[in-house]
Amino acid sequence: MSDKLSPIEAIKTKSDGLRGTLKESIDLDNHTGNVRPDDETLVKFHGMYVQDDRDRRAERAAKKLDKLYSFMIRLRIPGGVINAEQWLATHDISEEFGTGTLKITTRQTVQLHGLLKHQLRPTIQAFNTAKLDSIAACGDVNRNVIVSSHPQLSNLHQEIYEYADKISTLLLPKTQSYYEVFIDGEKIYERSSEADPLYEDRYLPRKFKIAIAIPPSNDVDVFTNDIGLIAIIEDNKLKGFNIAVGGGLATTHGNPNTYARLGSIIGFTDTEEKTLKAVYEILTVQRDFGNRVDRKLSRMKYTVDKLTVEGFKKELESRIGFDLLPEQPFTFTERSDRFGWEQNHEGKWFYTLFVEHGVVKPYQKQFLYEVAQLKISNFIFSGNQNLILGEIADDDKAKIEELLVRHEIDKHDSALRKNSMACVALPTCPLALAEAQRYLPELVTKIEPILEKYNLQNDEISIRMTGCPNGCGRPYVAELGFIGTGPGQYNFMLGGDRFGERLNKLYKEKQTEAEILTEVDQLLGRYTKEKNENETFGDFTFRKIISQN
Ligand code: SRM
Ligand code: SF4
Repeated sequence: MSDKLSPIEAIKTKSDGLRGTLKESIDLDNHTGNVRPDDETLVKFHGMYVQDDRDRRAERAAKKLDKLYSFMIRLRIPGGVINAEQWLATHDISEEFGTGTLKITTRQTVQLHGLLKHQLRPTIQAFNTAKLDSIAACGDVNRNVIVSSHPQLSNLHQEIYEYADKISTLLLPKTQSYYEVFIDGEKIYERSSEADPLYEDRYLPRKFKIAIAIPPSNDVDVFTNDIGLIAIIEDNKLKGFNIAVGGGLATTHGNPNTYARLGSIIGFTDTEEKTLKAVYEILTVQRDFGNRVDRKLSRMKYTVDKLTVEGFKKELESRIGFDLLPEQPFTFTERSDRFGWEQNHEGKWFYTLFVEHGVVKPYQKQFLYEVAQLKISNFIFSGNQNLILGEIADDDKAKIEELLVRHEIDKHDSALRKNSMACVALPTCPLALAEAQRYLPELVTKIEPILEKYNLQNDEISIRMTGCPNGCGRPYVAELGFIGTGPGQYNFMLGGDRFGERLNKLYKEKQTEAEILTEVDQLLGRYTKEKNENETFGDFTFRKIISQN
């Protein structure tokens, strides 16, 4: 293979701090709704993606029209917490500039779709007024840092949640181009203040993701991240973090060199200073050793395997100047969100709303708007694409209960549905091979009678679907995983465990809906008859099927 750098590398180094020709693309190119080709790469670093409505491609092509370009904007919300004013602003912005959709992502933030090029600046400016930004929400940099939700359930959760914010800030690119291009317009920032010892001018070889899990919950799928921090708590005190490196999920159909990988724990840090130093230097190892030739092989999981886990750890320790301590014991026993009402140690209330695949439906949007107008709660996005209304005083709970009833929010959903996740896929994702968030609700409706037949309607089996093998809905760590291979066809993955600690494996290739339903019926039937006491579906299929092959 040639060792010529990927063309993206030159776009980054020549970009003048991620500015490229973005101003010209936005201000001068009125003939197209797109930005210039190199700017398509750069705009991602500012949290925006160029997209088009794939449902309308054929119709527009027939009329010899250009694609109907628009932008998706993804916010950076470390730990996924915003206040009521910020929710109101996000709501209003989505109504004024986007298609009105609000999509909660698998990484505790929210996306707006369908923004036109001339709306980018007013949108970013409106978010900025609400103290929200989209800096580094995409691109070859550290992305939104996620942390187990229900963070306020104990004082420790609050302390751990603050790490997400500190890590996110520590790893932000130093360039001020986001402000220059999208907010301040004419103001030109002094380049000398932008020296970036972490990212230099080449940034990372590829996207980078960090999650913090608070056992017993692994609601963030900590091992699927480039860095996974697992909080170790003893006697109600935070002792430090186990550090896992090299998680990542994407594969490419037909490319055997690509694979999903769970992070490997390399040790433990017992102070904030050491944890932040280790996290920072892990990025520098990836910056210096990551593959900049083939972007299919450039995530840190491949760097860890290239150096070996021990080799990676050695390199890291030489950079941080201390040895990592031995891994500390921990146990995960849950991954689902805790739907409905919960109260914390201070008597504050939390209400977890089920938002199927993060798509906030119009009636939910109206409910949430009215909740936000009361200014009695904050809004917490979960890594499972749901929303928690948090920090509600005892006296205020009834006001939200009244809105829940009025908007008919508290509907009954099966345990399978509540544990389902799907990526966006069609019509906006350019990489989708099959449907996901528009189709999984329908598939679940067809699986529900099968569950009832076997009396499994309360079993919290996880089901996840994506429109391609990139894994945005983390299907590789589901008990029932479906990965799109083409229109109406999915690779059926089995054998993942319930808490995200074991990858599933390919069970059947390119399955149609009819084939999926027949398989699911047979598998659930066998599970009912042959499972061991308390054995989960994922463990059962691993023991009986996947480990036998
Ligand atoms: Fe993702 C690309 C949506 C979480 C792995 N992802 C995309 C793009 C931007 C398509 C593109 O490149 O043009 C999708 C935009 C769709 C749309 O129309 O909005 C997209 N990814 C999403 C979201 C919105 C899915 C969702 O329904 O929630 C998630 C946004 C998270 C966030 O807020 O930052 C999302 N993406 C993930 C995850 C899960 C996670 O991080 O926990 C993964 C797998 C974990 C991992 O990174 O290994 C994931 N997305 C990818 C990849 C494959 C990366 C790789 O290692 O090769 C791509 C394609 C790429 O980067 O080239 C991708
Ligand atoms: Fe798009 Fe594929 Fe990600 Fe789904 S998994 S959002 S289809 S890139």
